[in-house]
Amino acid sequence: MNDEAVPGFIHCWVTGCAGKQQLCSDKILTLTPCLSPVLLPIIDPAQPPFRSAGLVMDLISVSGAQLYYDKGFLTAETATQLFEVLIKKCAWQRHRTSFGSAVPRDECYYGDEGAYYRYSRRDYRPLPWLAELLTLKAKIEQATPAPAYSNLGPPETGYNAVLCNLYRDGNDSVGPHADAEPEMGPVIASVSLGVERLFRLRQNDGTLLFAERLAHGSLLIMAGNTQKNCRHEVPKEPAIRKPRINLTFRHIEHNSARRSHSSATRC
Ligand SMILES: O=C(O)CCC(=O)C(=O)O
Repeated sequence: MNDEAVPGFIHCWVTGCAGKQQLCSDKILTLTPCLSPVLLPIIDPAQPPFRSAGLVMDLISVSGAQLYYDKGFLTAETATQLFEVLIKKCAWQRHRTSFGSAVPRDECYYGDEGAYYRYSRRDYRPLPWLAELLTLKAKIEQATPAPAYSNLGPPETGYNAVLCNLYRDGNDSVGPHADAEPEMGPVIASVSLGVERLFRLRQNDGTLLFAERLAHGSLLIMAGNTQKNCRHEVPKEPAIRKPRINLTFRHIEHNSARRSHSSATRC
């Protein structure tokens, strides 16, 4: 075990497998037998790290989209700790588009073994989960409102992959696109860490539906027909000098009866 102390975190041992952690009120209990050391936030009972636990997220009423936003999903302290761990620990890579230019952000992709997909002529093959991402996934599943899940089909299915984006500064961005690959479930849960960046959602005809500077530690859930009817983007903001991490949890399913069509190329 690595004994290096990280302020604000405790060392725990967990199994390397998904789904082997248990949540007990605000505490994260980690099951043995243990294979690898991970860092989990120290839980302060006076200040639960996930404010949403047990609360229902509000639906933001916009036509053609189903959105839920919790600005304070993680406390600022927890969000900062997570940001600092993930910026070091994630396998960030700057990929190239099929046209040879650099994608304007760093990416990495974690998930269950079968959760691969193809997007914009690039294959996304998941790396094995980081424990911190699994812990966060469990809390997001707990916070995801039941109506958001309803069109994933019974039984309620959680997320099985996360695409991590690192915007090193305001010159990094993601262009207007929909996350609507045939293998992708319609519920996308997006956690923001670091500097606030503008997030815009427009109907396919260009009508602006939602624009928000996504807060440090916030959770935005897009569900229903959002990906079918709309495109979202994080535009460049050259004046911003600080980094932001975005984690979009998804559900990838092959051979699903559910089929949708990708409407845009993301770059
Ligand atoms: O950074 C964000 O908030 C959005 C990321 C995104 O659109 C994506 O990963 O598909």
